[in-house]
Amino acid sequence: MQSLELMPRMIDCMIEYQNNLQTLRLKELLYSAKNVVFCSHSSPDGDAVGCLLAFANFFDGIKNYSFVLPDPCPEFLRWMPLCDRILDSHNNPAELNKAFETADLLVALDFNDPGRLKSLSEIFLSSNALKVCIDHHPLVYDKYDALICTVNTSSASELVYQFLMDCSSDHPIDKNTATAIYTGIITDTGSLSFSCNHPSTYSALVNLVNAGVDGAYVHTMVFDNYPCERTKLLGYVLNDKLIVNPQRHFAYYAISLEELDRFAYRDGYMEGFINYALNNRNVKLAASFVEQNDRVRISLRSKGRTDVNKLAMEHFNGGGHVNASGGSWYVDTGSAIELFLEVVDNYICD
Ligand SMILES: [Mn+2]
Repeated sequence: MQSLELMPRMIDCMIEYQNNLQTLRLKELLYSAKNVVFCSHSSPDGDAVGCLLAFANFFDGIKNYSFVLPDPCPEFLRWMPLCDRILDSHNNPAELNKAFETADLLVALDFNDPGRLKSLSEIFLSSNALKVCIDHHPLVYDKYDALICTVNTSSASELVYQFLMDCSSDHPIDKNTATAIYTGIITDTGSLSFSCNHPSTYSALVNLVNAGVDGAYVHTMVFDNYPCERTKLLGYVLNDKLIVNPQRHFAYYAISLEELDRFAYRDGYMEGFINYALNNRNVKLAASFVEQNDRVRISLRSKGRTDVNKLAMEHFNGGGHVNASGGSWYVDTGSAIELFLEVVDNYICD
């Protein structure tokens, strides 16, 4: 009789085998398409922009593709090579619509749920173009003509790396492409502090550094380049707003629009703040509640088996990964926190 211990490995193999077929299909679709639109999710992070710019740089001068985001690229990523090629719905609505209208292939990167395209989800779903996806979030939508989706890969950028390696026989990954992928991997793993338990991530990084990536430069541009208002806002949140409850293993903070205004808040400023809440001893789950014009944005992080994807899905209209997820709340911050305090104990695990 077959040993049960062999089962997970076999499943891994099956997934890899399926991915090989999907990779071939994706390659075929990409190379035969005329007008391709690569898109990534709203509130873009380093992985979203990294995936887009990996393709932009890899095919630069070879194919004339379009790269789109629902929101502008955050300031801390604007140094990335070919960042000015990205169209967003705030700054380039006409060009962006034209790109969708003429597209015969749409490529979803770092998301599979079209809802994450926010203002662009309708134009994406109603398009007759073929649709493919490269992502590392739990699958909630699978109507793609080719799909490479895993949940245990560090980042979508790592999946893009594997895909481009498969495409690289006649055209190697250059320094700028490598820099985009490297930025996606280090931002989505908090500089290799989570979601990076697999050797494949490190093999990828070795090859990217060999392709010319300057790791110290990327680190400086991403993590040592903040406007001082952002640093002061961090100080304020940690000193005046953070509530830590080690007995119940959680920490959280909430911040209002008025407080954000005081620190000249810009999109992306609070990226990474939540890790300081999770850093505390005996804290297994951290939450941040950030007031916005039409809703409260909730970010959730956890350690180990404490599942914040489930918490976000069951209570906060969202989802993501086991240890990093987010959602939205359409009433006031007070009631969001009230609900959080009511249910949080059910999600804390050893
Ligand atoms: Mn990602």
